[in-house]
Amino acid sequence: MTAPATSPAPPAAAAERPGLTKKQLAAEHPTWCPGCGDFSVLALFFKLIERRKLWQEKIVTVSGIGCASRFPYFVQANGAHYIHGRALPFASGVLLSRPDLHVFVFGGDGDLFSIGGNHLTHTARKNIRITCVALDNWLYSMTKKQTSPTSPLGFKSKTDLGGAIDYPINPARQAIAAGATFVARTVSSNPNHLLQMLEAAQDHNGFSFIQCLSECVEFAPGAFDAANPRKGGVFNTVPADHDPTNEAAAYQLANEPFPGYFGILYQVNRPTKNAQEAALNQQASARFAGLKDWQILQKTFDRMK
Ligand SMILES: Cc1ncc(C[n+]2csc(CCOP(=O)(O)OP(=O)(O)O)c2C)c(N)n1
Ligand code: SF4
Repeated sequence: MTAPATSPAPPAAAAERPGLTKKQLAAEHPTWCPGCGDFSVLALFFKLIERRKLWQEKIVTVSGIGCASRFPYFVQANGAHYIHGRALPFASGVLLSRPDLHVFVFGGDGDLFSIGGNHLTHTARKNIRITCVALDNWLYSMTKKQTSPTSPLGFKSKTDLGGAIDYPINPARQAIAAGATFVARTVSSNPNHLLQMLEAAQDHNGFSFIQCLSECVEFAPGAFDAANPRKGGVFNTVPADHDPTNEAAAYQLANEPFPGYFGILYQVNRPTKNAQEAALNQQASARFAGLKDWQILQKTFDRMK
């Protein structure tokens, strides 16, 4: 066969594949209440994906149950709306079996710190490469205003008519104590800052946790005004001389009373579980190279005798 006079055009290199647009990423029309802070987080997540040129088949969003946890419905990509509080173990399984994916978990303060509190602790200490964004509105909103673990003392709700009496959890402080290797705080009313935090979290090789204050306009309107300069509040960023590798300093900053400090409070490098597991798997594969499955099993049984 003779060669064609002109060679066909080479296949488009992966780098030439255009990035996704917001239009391509947006799934159903979000069913949050108009003005809900969660809209802003979704919009900035789309921006992150556009900027980073991530493609649908490489993105996974996972959530539990709650208003915030509707997130995966609104993203045209792989996603799972999983059991209340169990988004992180599900997401861990996804990432550990497919380390090439970008796995994001979005959940409410109730989902991540009440019913899912233990899972957050263990995913953080295992340092699995997942980005977890807590959309913290200080209450359970989907079930129409109950006290949540982050409700401040005195917060009036249907479960604390006279005001919350239980000492609240500070999500950023809790994530540092649990062993998260990246902990940041932001607010949905500051889009530039929120995008910066999403980008930094996605760049982090390990478990990245963002506490994002996100206003529930239905049940706690104005809750975060004190952190919004447009509403007369102050938005204090982490001081320039803060060393994010200093755990005690990070803890202290995280501990400042609301509105506190916004930015990267803590960031260190520690081996990820995904990297360590991959190394173990490689070692095991090398030990059994060339053997059939039944021979590997036989060897294992022989060792147990
Ligand atoms: C096992 C289980 N327990 C309780 C519920 C009821 N429930 C649904 S959402 C929710 C809390 C949601 O609060 P949060 O995670 O803060 O999210 P928000 O709705 O405020 O965004 C609860 C208790 C449930 N769906 N499943
Ligand atoms: S109830 Fe609150 S958190 Fe839920 S969608 Fe409405 S404003 Fe958002």
